[in-house]
Amino acid sequence: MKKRKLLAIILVLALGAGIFMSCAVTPPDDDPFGPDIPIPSEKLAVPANLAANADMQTLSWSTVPNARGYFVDIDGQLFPVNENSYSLAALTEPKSYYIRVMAAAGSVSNFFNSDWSEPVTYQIEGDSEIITDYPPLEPIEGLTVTFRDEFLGNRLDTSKWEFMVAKDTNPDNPWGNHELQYYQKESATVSDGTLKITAKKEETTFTVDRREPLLDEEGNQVISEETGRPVQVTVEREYTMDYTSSRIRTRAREDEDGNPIGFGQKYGRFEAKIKLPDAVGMWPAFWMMPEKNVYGGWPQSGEIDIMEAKGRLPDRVGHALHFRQGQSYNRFIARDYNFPKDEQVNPEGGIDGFHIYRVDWHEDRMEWYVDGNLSFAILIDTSKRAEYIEKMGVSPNIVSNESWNLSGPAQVAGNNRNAPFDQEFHMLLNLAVGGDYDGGRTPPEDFLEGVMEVDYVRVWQFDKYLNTNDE
Ligand SMILES: [Ca+2]
Repeated sequence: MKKRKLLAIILVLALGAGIFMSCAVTPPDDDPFGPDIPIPSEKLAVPANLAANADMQTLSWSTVPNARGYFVDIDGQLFPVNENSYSLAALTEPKSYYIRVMAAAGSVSNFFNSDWSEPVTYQIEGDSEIITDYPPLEPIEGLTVTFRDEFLGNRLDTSKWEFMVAKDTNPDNPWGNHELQYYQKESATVSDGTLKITAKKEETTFTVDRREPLLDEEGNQVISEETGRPVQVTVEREYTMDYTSSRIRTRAREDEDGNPIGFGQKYGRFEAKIKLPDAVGMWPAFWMMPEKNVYGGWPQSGEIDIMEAKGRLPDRVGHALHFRQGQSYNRFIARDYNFPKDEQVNPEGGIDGFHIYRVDWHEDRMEWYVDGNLSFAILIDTSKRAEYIEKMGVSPNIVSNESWNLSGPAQVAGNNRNAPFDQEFHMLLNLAVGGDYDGGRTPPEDFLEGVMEVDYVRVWQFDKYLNTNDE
């Protein structure tokens, strides 16, 4: 696998240079081209007319004159062949495959290649399925179900969830917390009724186009005569991350045909049943972000952390709200929940057992629950605290006496003290590695992987707020 990836990079370099090459690539055991093939005097034509036969068993393309063989690239893996066809029988995993072909002459270690063909994409349907015919939930008075994913079937439902990959952001610090993982699609899988997000020790190198100041020969920034500002150019930079993992969100958006997909909601009950890895350096989270930054960029438009955890401390999870309050740019109110030690009360133990994490978000208060136990609440109006405690029948020490009175973004929100938690939010699930939440602690030397397993994500709306979402 590694060798093939390396070969891919070198092929692309050769292509850029436009010359044949001799290099230290280790040829595959089975060299399909033979050692004594003359290098043609003209550049090889690009393979064209790539097509699979009806039962998707064979890919073929038109023969390229003077080619002694071809390289087939399937999702970044290279396969050498000496005919103008390739068996697709090995593609059994139900997913979308990206395939392209280049012609080559010479030998594998001294070859001459064409440009890549136009790629083709094949979707192997196989027994890929998303099952949404869920058994009904026990009705809850005053609440209506608005979103469910029970993670049945065998792949993630991308009409509900959107993958977020590291390339979309600044790779120097992709997620803003000095995290160490490369987020990719492959690390989120669905099987046996659960979603699994797997953080793995696996080095990944990728390139990102970045805008950077143009430097002159002496290393000074070039200033534009027109604008008086530094000239910016696009530079391709290479990055390496030590771990892979996934991050997904429900953000409302449109599919390729312009149909609305995803999910955001203002107020309601948001709940997931989750089992977490207890290795040092794991930072899993079930959380929410605003659909639109109505009150400004993070954290001014808010963040709701339903649950986050430190793998090092498996006896507890954290809850938090982030927002801006006056001079406190990132104001956050956070509390930990400690799992009961009594096995009778809490047979699942710490974070490595399944627990139900939930937030009930009302116009005037936010309540966090673990396994149905109210663990933390924030009220907008502190004068109602005593009344609230009496009504909820809970010990005062688990109810915050802090006001959720968000004067911060007043310049945008006016005197709206519900801001920024009066807008639609979407849900996120991710498993980060390292990062600031546990002081930059990293997994131990022998760490291989950690899994965040999600049985379901369910959302209800309180009937009193039905039809209050902004369209
Ligand atoms: Ca399930």
